[in-house]
Amino acid sequence: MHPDLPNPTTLWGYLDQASGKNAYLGPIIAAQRGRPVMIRMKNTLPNKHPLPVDATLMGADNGAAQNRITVHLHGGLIPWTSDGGPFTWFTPTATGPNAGAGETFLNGLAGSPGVAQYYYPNNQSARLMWYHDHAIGITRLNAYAGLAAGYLVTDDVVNALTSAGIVPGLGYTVPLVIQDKSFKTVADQWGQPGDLWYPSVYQANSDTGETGRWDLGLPSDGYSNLGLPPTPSCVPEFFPDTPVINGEAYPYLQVQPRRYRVVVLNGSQARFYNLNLFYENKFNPGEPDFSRGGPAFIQVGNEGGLLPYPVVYNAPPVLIPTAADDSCDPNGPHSLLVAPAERADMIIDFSSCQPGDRLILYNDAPAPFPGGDPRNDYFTGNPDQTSEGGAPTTKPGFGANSRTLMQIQVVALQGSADPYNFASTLAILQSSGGLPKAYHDSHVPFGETDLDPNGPGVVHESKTLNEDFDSYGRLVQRVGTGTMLYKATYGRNYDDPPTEVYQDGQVVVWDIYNTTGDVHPMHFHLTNVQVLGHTPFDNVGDQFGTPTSALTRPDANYAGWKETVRVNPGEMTRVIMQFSLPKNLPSYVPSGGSPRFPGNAEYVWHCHILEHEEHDMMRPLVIRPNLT
Ligand SMILES: [Cu+2]
Repeated sequence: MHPDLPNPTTLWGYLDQASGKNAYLGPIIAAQRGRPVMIRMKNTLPNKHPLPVDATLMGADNGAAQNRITVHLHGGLIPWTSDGGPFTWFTPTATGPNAGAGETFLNGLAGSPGVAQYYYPNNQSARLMWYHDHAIGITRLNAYAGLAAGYLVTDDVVNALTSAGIVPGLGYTVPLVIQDKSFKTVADQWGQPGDLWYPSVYQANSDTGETGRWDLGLPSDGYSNLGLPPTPSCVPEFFPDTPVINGEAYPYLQVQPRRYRVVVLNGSQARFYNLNLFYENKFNPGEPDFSRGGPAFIQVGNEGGLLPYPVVYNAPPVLIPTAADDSCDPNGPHSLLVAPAERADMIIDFSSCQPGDRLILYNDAPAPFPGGDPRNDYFTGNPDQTSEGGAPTTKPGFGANSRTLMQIQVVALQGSADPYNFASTLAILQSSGGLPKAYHDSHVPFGETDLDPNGPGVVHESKTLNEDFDSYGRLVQRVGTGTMLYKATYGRNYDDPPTEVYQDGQVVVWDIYNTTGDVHPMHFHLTNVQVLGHTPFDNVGDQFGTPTSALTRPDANYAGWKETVRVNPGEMTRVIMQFSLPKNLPSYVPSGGSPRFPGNAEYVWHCHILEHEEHDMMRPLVIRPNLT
């Protein structure tokens, strides 16, 4: 991951057996809309996990194997047995449900232990997706260890934009998968210096005073009291100190003075990024010149495919204003803000740059977002925080640095000049025959019309995001409804009876009330959603909250469709979606329902801060098939 690391970093990952190629974040699957993909995943992992496993989390307990995996295609509209849900995990010896595998592992291959088959219909428009692990109790560790890879869907609409030269082609397309990692400096039972480090101690405020990180409380209703946190313990969030883009720490990217299509995916555990591009400071290499913004970003798509209108960022850069305690307003101002699992498909024109110019991709989002803790904000010359349990000052030219993500080096133009620049690209995209038409063409002919919250039969429900204390007094994030199951909290556990149960084809509006202090990027399996708006609320108590104003429209890059939605603290965010089960499946895709919910298809919805998802910010999503 970096030549200066003392040793190669041990990773887990996906290997393409056809080519034998073994690359971090790969193999990228290049799919076409309407053409299904089937993969067979063979689990050959060793017994011992490269990271500390907390055996008190559901699914990782009772002597559960540490080499459990399942593959979730994030953003795919997938039959439930191929969705890679938390209980579909399998080990190298798996032969069927509850036989070296989870209770809903139905996609094995007869006669081939440890193999799962996944069927992806690819009935969605062009977009960057990714496939990553989702095994219950160790998702956050498996993904951090490297079980994540890209999945790019192309379609006729984007191909036409590319052929016309409006969108740069694959030769000038750069995916930027932004993650963060920390590396061991001393050997321990999990590895040697240079290997990945992941926290395994719950640093409670109450027993470590100034150096603690998280509250420790009495267990909330619904939890028994099991004493103090174990070691290894899960933690409420992890903000590693080193940005890793496309598998490289502090990488550089060479570009010509022309346009590039840059597709950003935030694949981090918990960190949000507020992305700006500055020219490099000539007197302070590696650092931005805040007086000189770089080329603008034209965002044309997100996780749900193309946007209906282009959205411009970095013209000029917008740094986030923070208060003295390092917190910010989640409603802005901000630049291109990407939470974990969010994507941004952009066109950036470098033609105004000169060969030899250098630029810095810069992040200044507080972590956690929006509350902020200066100990998670690493930058050159930052204060020494060792007395508060943080890091020493970062020296110029060295890490840790969570702000200077990447350097861009402009090299000489090769071949003919680009026919379009920033202004002409934006003008074409803004015209009615540009992005509005492309958005229409990629959805409406496929029956994906805008959903109407006032339409007949639409169900309206309240959901809640809650923070509680678990059996060990640790912070736990939970999803609930507007009705309490336990006293004094709306939070429900993932394994409580399902509350999101719908008929195939049902259109549903959810008012999601965030009663916590964090922004939670909520991710929906099976469906994409439309964000109708958001508003503050009050009266969280015995009776559920009341919006205090009319809905505010979401950010401009939330138009169209989404599958990961930031829900701000103290706000209700309203989304609308339709739950439609994939149809016309080949016979090798198991039919029938989930053993956990007989007769019905089982999915989940959850926060994509991986430490939240795992503990316990996830709920079942159960869809009843239509009997014909
Ligand atoms: Cu969360």
